[in-house]
Amino acid sequence: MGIETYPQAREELKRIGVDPRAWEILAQKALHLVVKVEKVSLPAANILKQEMLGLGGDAALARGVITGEAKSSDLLLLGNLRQLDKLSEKLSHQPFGLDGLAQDLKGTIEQYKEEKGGLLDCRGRVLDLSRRPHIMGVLNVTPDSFSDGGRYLDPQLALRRAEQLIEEGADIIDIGGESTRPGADPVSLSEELGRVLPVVEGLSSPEGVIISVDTYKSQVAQRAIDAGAHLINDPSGLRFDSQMAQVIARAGAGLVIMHIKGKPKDMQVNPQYDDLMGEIYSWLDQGAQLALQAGVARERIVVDPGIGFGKRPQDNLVILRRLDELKGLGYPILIGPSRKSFIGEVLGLPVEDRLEGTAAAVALGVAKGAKILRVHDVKGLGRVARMAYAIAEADGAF
Ligand code: HH2
Repeated sequence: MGIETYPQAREELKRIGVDPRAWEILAQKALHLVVKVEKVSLPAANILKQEMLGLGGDAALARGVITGEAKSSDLLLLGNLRQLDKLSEKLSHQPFGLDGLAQDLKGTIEQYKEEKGGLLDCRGRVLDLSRRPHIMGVLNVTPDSFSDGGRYLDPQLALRRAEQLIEEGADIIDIGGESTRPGADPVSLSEELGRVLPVVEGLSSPEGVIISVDTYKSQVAQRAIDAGAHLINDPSGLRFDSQMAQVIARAGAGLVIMHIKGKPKDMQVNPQYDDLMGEIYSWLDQGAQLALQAGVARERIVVDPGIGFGKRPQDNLVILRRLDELKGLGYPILIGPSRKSFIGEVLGLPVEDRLEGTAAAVALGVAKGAKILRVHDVKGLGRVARMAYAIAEADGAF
């Protein structure tokens, strides 16, 4: 059998009849991780290699580190959860930036244990992502979004739609005032505010439902937070507006850091990757560093590979197949495959006919570790996500 999660490991130890006092330690030993660390300096790489060998694990690094020819190297830490936990303790007092790496490793380990890392705190509204997948319902207040454009421009219609999404089981309502579909033109600040604010102001979300605003503009984020938004879904991953991270940090709001290559206007013009998952991983990691440096707390951050944002159709398929690699970042993963064109490419179907294709992406995304699913069809895809999760987590203990 394959044990992939910490709760699974504990469950299996329990089933075998292991002494409960040993569950914690043995569960940590049962889980093996590969953690990628980029551009490590020569002295730091040498320390990491030695420490990992000393702990009974290993570290893979460039040959030039051994010969002294390389100035830095990307590095894979290879070990079980316990060895990596011990490593992070040892590194916390080390120079060469290793204290920072110790912090990151701690976050990754917590995420794997699904303790603290399972909680998402958005201005005091907390989702426990370790119990079940959560659904972010899409509400675009735009004339031109690729699938629901023009339907909810009237604030009254948008509010009614939000209520419907909540009734259907959405945990988060994601309100967007600017389409980021390929080729879309940016909209002005006043236009976006005029679309988004009436909906945020008018929406009295019940306790437990999170209001999210999909924007890369810090001024929209600030006004939306003032009007009651709890989460900012930034499709630029903090890269288009340098004030965004501070606005979010000050408010204690949640933050989705999404990967995008290029800008919506040109992102689908011949996107190319040498190392698709490596590029997305380090881009999200750097985005998270920007957030942490600005004072955004770790438990407020979510990462998203940005399906369809500067990706070829096959890139989107690979992202879904290899999604679990992003778990190493140590943050909950969100995916937004809903009705997107890669589904149209595979099935040869128009946007209004992509529900089943989206369901497949949701199910496999959940199996690979997605904790939040951004979808238009909340009721049906919420069921798909819950069912996929039940299968992925099944331990035979009913
Ligand atoms: N996709 C879209 C918009 N925002 N946010 C996150 N975090 N992840 C996504 O995959 C994502 C997103 C695009 O979808 P949609 O909102 O339906 O279309 P449009 O951008 O045309 O409004």
